[in-house]
Amino acid sequence: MTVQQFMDMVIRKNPNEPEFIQAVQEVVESLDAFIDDNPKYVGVLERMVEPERTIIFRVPWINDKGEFCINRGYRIEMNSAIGPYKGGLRFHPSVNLSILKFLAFEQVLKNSLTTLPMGGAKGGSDFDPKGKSDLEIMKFCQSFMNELQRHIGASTDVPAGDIGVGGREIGFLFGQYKRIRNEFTGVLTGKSLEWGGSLIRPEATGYGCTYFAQEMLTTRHSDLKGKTVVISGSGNVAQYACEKVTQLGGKVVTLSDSNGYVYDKDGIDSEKLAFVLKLKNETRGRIKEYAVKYNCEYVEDKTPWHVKCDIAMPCATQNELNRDDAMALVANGCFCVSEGANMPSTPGAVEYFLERKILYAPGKASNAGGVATSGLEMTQNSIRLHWTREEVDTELKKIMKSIHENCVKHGTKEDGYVDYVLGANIGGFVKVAEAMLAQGLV
Ligand code: NDP
Ligand code: 2IT
Repeated sequence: MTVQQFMDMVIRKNPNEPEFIQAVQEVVESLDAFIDDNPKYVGVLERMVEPERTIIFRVPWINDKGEFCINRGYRIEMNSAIGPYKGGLRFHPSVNLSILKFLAFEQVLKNSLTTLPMGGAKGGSDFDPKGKSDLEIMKFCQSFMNELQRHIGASTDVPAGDIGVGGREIGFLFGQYKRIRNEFTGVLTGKSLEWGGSLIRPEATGYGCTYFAQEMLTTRHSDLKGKTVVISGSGNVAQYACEKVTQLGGKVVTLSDSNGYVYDKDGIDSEKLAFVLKLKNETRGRIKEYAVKYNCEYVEDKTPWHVKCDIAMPCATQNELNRDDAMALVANGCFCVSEGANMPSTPGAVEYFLERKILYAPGKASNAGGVATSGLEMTQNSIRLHWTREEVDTELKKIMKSIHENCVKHGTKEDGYVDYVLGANIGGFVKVAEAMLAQGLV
């Protein structure tokens, strides 16, 4: 089957799912020549693009005004060939089947890259947490778990956070699971330390994304010291990418949210970042308030990609960086892009980065530190022990290094350029494909 025939089949079977089709297309193009050279893998990809199980359910809850509200809940259990289903939950009004299937599909390859035994899944709801009281969030989470609990388990499917789902939500979800099932297990990751969480899990995606950037820079005898870094988003991933970049000597000059971005040419140091953490995780305000507080520029309704930088780290959402943005970045001297978000660059942007041969890491490689540390949380839960910050951080660094090596192994071109897209897709695919072949037609 040619790439075109394969994609025609995927489009026919999954109409109105543009994000899922986009994610599949990139992988199919990467794997085409590899599968030609390794015919035993023919047919595996057809199975991989069909979720093992798709669960869609009603989530009824009552808001603070006493009104009945109905949302839609989802869990896409994509692939369990190498371990229990694993992947985050997203609460955002844009959530639909297409977005969750793309995320679940990416998760399968990403989890394989981590070296840990985790299958791939994703879930969530079109529930919008913005402007909701803590009580409303709790009621929604409890109702969501009333249904989800029958599909998950510490050895079956282990959800975690994603956009709109952080420590607060994981707490409410865990509490309800425990209440219904009467078991204290590692059924969710991203838990608080006092009740089974792992040190470094909150930091892990942003830290890992920065470690990956560092690995890429090393291949060009460079590092983060003195580099200007543009980051989008101001949530979990952006916050800790900002912290680690700063610790390693870089200067972060932007953060954003869905309303606009702040440009702080003096750099977002640890004191200013502490303000962002409080603003975003406690008072739940807008990034614009940073510009007011620190008297810097705020640009409404725009993404930060036209700001001059050496390194860009998109850490907000999918398709937030298009070809024009990519051209502006490269024209301004950016030579390294490490994705904290999932699929933040459009296909046109990716194509441009590869054409210009800059250091470009797709999210499934560079943001894998989050789920990898979730895997470490699962291990600690299983052995009922806690590891120190240093132990977890050392393990995270090791994992990011090995993902980088895997990408270099499978993605190095004849001229020496490392195509990390190719490397991550082949590297992630091989282990899952081997497991699927060994387990028969399941
Ligand atoms: P958060 O909810 O903590 O933060 C999300 C940030 O992105 C906010 O600043 C939010 O702004 C912004 N954002 C969300 N949607 C949009 C949009 N449609 N347009 C513009 N800005 C938007 O989520 P995370 O930081 O956890 O996740 C960010 C990205 O990282 C996602 O792509 C996620 O899939 C990915 N990721 C997360 C991991 C994790 O461990 N948390 C692991 C690996 C990847 P606003 O507040 O205005 O909505
Ligand atoms: O996209 C991702 O890898 C995540 N949201 C983290 C998933 C997890 O299970 O920790």
